[in-house]
Amino acid sequence: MRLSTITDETGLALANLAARATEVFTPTIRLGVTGLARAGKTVFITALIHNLIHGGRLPLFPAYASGRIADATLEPQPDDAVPRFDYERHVEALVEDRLWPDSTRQISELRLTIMFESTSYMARTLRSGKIHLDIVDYPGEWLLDLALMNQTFAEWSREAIERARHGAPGKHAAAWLAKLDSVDAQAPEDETLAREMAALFTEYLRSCRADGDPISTQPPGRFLMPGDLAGSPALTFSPLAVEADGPPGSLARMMARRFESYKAVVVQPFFRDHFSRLDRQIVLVDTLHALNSGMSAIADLEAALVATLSAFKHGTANWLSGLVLRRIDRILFAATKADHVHHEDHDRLEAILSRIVERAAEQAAFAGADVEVLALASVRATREGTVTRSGEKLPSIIGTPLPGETVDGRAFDGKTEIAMFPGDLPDDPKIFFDANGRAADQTHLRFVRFRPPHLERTAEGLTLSLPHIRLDRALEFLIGDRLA
Ligand SMILES: Nc1nc2c(ncn2[C@@H]2O[C@H](COP(=O)(O)OP(=O)(O)OP(=O)(O)O)[C@@H](O)[C@H]2O)c(=O)[nH]1
Ligand SMILES: [Mg+2]
Repeated sequence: MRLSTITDETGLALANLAARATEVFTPTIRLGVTGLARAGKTVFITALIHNLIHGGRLPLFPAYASGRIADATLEPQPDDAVPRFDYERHVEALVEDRLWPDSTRQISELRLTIMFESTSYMARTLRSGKIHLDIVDYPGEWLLDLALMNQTFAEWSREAIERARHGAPGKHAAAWLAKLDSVDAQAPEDETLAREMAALFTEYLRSCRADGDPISTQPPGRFLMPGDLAGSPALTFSPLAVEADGPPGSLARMMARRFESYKAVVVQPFFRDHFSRLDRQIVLVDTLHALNSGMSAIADLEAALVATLSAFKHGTANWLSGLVLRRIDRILFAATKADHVHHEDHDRLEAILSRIVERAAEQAAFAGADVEVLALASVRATREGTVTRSGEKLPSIIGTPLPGETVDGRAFDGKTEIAMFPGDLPDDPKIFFDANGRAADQTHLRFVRFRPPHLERTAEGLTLSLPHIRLDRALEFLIGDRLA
């Protein structure tokens, strides 16, 4: 992916200059929260803000734990054209109703302003002790579009058709593939046919998604989450079995043109506006889900990470990029939902994600930022205990399964708490990759989705903050140095 070459460098540079100028007064950290669908972005953003403004327990975030953060408040965001992140609604759902947020359907943004006291006398005298943290949330599906940027219509079509015919999700593709077989790509363009094909292709993508495997979801991301572009021509196309774009006026040419429009008017502006200006980045990876889904899910995850990492590689140096383009100097890879396994397994979870990230970074020829890997739970939905099985004491987790979840054939109603032994992760992460370096099929773990935790109330009726695992470590890595 050549993000720095596809963006309009001059426009971008000016935008950055303007952004920098307003920051002379208050420095800003633009934090990218990246992750595939259901990776845990919305929950992470909500929990991070909640803990900072609601007095969370953050011992591993020294600026906060030592009392140097005087205040953290939500302020008007910088971009007027982007909806505000609905923090209040997400917190209410999590804390009052014990419900997780719905899948995100639209981009949104939030600005948190932190007032702090610097540790050094000089800094206290020279700087305001105030910093903005800007965060953007978006549907995870959109991230997959990165992969389209360096594909032609014919290449993308070939891949999509191959996958539909032979890949695991193929069973949903019959209606669309049948239509594909019946059309002549070289015939004159036809709007009704284009809409019909786009609808069948979208239906196929939707049914793969409904199958519950977001990792193997494929682009174009807006077909599933159109945002405000539903029904526009840039979203009305479908792969076609073609070698090239076809003669002028043909169906193939029309579809190829729309594919290019999709890249130009949808994908490129999104990444330019929201990704090219990032200072820090956290990449959330539902590693446990991938491990449980087996080899192809790990391979898909790796491919998605390669595409993501190549996008954030700093572009070829030129005088402009050297001068004003931002450079992400810290990237944190986080294995999310770590509360699904006992803490004794967290090191192993980190080791497995490190291995996946390392391979992805190598393939993307990515270097140049500080990288850390962490297992975390933005909202901790479980406690720990032990269960005894055949006289053996096993480390277990305790939580309330979501309504409809089943364990050993028993269905739950969302009110009953259970203790379970989720299984152990292997000591050696290599076991997930066979001798050819391919991820091997390994599914040992038992997973249940739990309800968000029940929070005690104080005598005054206030709830405690949302519990988490290592959210404070993540904060320290991502912004700690800027509060020194
Ligand atoms: N137990 C537990 N579950 C979590 C945690 N974070 C996320 N989840 C689960 O993962 C699901 C997805 O989390 P979201 O934050 O909505 O994921 P997202 O990345 O915003 O997903 P999209 O909006 O679809 O892109 C939630 O509905 C929860 O079931 C966590 O820290 N602990
Ligand atoms: Mg979301």
